[in-house]
Amino acid sequence: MTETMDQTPETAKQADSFPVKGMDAVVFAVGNAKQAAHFYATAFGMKLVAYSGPENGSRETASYVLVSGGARFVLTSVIKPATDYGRFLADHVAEHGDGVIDLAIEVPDARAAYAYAIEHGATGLDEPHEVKDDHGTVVLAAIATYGKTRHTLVERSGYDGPYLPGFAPANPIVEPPAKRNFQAIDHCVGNVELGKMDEWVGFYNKVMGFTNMKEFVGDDIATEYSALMSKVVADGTRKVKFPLNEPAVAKKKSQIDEYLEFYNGPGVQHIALATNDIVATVRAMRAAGVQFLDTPDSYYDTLGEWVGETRVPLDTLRELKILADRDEDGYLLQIFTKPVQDRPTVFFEMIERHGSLGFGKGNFKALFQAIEREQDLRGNL
Ligand code: TYF
Ligand code: FE
Repeated sequence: MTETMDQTPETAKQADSFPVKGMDAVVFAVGNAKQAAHFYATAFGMKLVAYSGPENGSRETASYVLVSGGARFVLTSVIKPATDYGRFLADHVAEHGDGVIDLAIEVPDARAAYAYAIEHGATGLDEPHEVKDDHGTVVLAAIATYGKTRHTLVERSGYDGPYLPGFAPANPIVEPPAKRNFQAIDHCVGNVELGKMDEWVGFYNKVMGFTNMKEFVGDDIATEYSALMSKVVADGTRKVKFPLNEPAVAKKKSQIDEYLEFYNGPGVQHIALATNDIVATVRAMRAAGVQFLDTPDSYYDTLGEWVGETRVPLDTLRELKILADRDEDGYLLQIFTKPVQDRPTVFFEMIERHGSLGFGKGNFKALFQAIEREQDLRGNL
């Protein structure tokens, strides 16, 4: 698949009007942040670096900040709702289960980013404001996106603390692995309702000046096997990539419908994490109890013919159920976890890129069949 940006002069100009530095954090609202933090430390190999809770003045919520290279997750739980935010967290967990409330984006100028977004039709959730402590000042603002998800715009150049003002440095929960399992957030995928994908693509085009990447799943493929449609938007530098899925009207109940039913609406479906050694990553995560989707042997019987040589021997891909895809720019290796909570909602992808800027289009059939086998086991197909 080709994977270049639709860089007309017009969109190039727009990309400059909403500069981003990258993903700042993925913020999860969960029922038990203490235990979720333990899971991301022991199963994903992330390192706890900051904490906010009753011990340091936050009586309403507890938040754990874990990192793996440049990837940052924040796990938040409400302890005793007292403000609108506490009640929002409690309601969010009751309604959606554990899920993502914020895809926070680091920007060089939060006031300018917010002003641009509002001017282009965004709903403001938090006006630009400064927060400060001994480590310096951060400027925060937030806009709404699909479902109850938000994008906090984070300007942190005037700050050198462990996460945000109000957070205290924390010691690791367990000794992090000598070699980290992943080093960055590659992309964050949203599921939206039937017929809404193009509206949300348009939202990112207008509000953030993001442009469409060439890879997409259209009507034709959707009805044949995928049961979903998908398009990808990205900032001008492609540091922030947001695929958007909607269910397709197919013979079977779409995996996106299953998500929308159990999440009770649109939300973040999966977070892809970039690794430079997917074999070591998958071995370590499997050993720690992370469950990945299965891939039938027949996939590997024909893989060599079309993917050709990769860094990893075919037998190792087969052993670990890692998928591979190639396009004119290069290849990628990827694998998907099963949902990481009891609801069939949020899951993760591990991805090792070698030139390819795609999302594994060649694997969509095998991948969606694997997802549907799981869906069937849950009685939701
Ligand atoms: O992010 C992507 O587009 C790929 C493929 O339900 C994908 O990871 C798309 C939809 C989906 C699972 C994976
Ligand atoms: Fe993905």
